[in-house]
Amino acid sequence: MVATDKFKKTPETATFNLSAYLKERQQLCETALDQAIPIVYPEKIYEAMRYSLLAGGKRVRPILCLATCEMTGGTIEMAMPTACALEMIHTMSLIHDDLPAMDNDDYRRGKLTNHKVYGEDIAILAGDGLLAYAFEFVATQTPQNVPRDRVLQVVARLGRALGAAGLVGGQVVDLECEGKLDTSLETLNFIHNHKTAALLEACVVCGGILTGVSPEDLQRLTRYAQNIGLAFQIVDDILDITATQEQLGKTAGKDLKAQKVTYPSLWGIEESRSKAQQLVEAACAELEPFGELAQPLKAIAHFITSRNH
Ligand code: GRG
Repeated sequence: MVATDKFKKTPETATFNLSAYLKERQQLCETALDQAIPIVYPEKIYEAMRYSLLAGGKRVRPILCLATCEMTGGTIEMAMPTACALEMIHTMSLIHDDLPAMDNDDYRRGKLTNHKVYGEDIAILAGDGLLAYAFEFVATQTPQNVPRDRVLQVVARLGRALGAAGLVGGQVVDLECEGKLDTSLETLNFIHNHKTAALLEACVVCGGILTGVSPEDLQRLTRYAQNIGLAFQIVDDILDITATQEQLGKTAGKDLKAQKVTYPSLWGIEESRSKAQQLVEAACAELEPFGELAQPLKAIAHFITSRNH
């Protein structure tokens, strides 16, 4: 059954309070993440993992997963272990991205980066620990009312989003392109479709896998996520130019310094904003068949282009 049959389309009359929604969901995620990793021996590694995992952050990825699961008929409980795993994976990618061998950054989420506090050796291991635990967490904590073959699909999907076909591949090309001001739009799209959009896509798609959506709906969700993924990165590039270190919680102006080609460097800021807006509208159009239930995901898509941090 596809979304058109399953969800009755109703006019979007009620105004949706996104900031209240995000605040509530962020709080749920904070509590679940805090409980997910207790400190045991050897304490140092658990402290390092928790330091970055609980350092704040918008929690866009887990919230997308929860919202998709709910939109397609599931519950928060069904998706919370996957949502936490997605945030663990995202956090580990930030820890490794900030290392001297990669982007070499001193600040993240308004705090000193993991390696600045714990040293490079422990930061690498904290990232590795989070990555491994993410998979264990999905496999062992997803409630039994979710069929095991769906859990297996989620695990496979996460693995694909992270490896050389996803984040890792995008990061490799990004590193190769540093200092190359003749990087093409095609290469730039490759970098961000893999480095940023692949994980956002996994968040949405995994939310749908957990409820067993139809292949057609999965396609819709994928297109929604790919569009918001690229819009997210365009806005990230704009903010690197226009926002302050305080707003970003990390060093501003890094792309220019690293001589990286970005969307604003190719299109200018205004054109980049308008492209991001078009992508968000295309993303929302994919959700029409889900009717009013799609309000949170649509509002999150708009938040992506209007955010200032
Ligand atoms: C995944 C195995 C594995 C290794 C990591 C380092 C690396 C490979 C990839 C880099 C991925 C990366 C850092 C992409 C940037 C994504 C991005 C736009 C991050 C900012 O996300 P926000 O704004 O941050 O959601 P908060 O702090 O709010 O969560």
